[in-house]
Amino acid sequence: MTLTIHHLQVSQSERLPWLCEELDIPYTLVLHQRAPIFSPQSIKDLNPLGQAPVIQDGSLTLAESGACAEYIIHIHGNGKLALPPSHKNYADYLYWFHFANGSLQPLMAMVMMLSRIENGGGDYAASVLERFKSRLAFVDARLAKNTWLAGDEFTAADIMTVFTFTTARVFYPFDLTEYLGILAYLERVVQREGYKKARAKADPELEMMTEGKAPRSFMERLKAEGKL
Ligand SMILES: N[C@@H](CCC(=O)N[C@@H](CS)C(=O)NCC(=O)O)C(=O)O
Repeated sequence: MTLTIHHLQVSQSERLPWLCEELDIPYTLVLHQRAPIFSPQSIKDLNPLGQAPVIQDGSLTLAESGACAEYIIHIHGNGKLALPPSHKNYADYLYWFHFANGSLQPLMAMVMMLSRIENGGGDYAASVLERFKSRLAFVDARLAKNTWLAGDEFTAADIMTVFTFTTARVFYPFDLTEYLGILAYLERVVQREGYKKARAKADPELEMMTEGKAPRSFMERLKAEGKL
């Protein structure tokens, strides 16, 4: 069975090639370019919601990065990078694995959408932004005291979370300068061989985004490339 990962470039599907590199398992990576902002037809043909990632494994086609990550870990990775129920940090692992797509990324998406409303979204937008900042401080405090999100061991919870602090910032360029725990964590992440290999294959043109300063926005990048 050959595992195929469909990666929409500059997106949260970057999690899956990273996971496979960390697990050191074979996979075929199919790159899809945004058209120019949303998914191209090639992704829509694979998934009724038209979103990435999508994986294929024999007759199976599966979307949702969290579901894909769990599938890859348990079907191809012998459970590596997930903590088992017998592990003392099992609950931490579950919490941080689900926090990424359950709380952090949706809140960032909401802040991003509200920031694009012409009048700035008013009081509601301001309160959502405050809530997002409090989430950043929450993760920062966790990382100031722990090497990885689930504790001492690097796990899939880290693979699920890093996107929000790196690549996602091109869609909503926010500053991380005051979050020293997160910045030190990102330095640890980019030293990982698995991360370097995955980035080189999946998004070779994208910088690592370990700086606190907000990166150049995706729209500016498209304009500079004459695609918008
Ligand atoms: N919760 C889903 C979110 C999927 C998602 O939003 N994918 C984005 C990439 S960051 C996408 O496909 N965007 C293109 C589009 O919506 O057209 C997951 O984790 O897989």
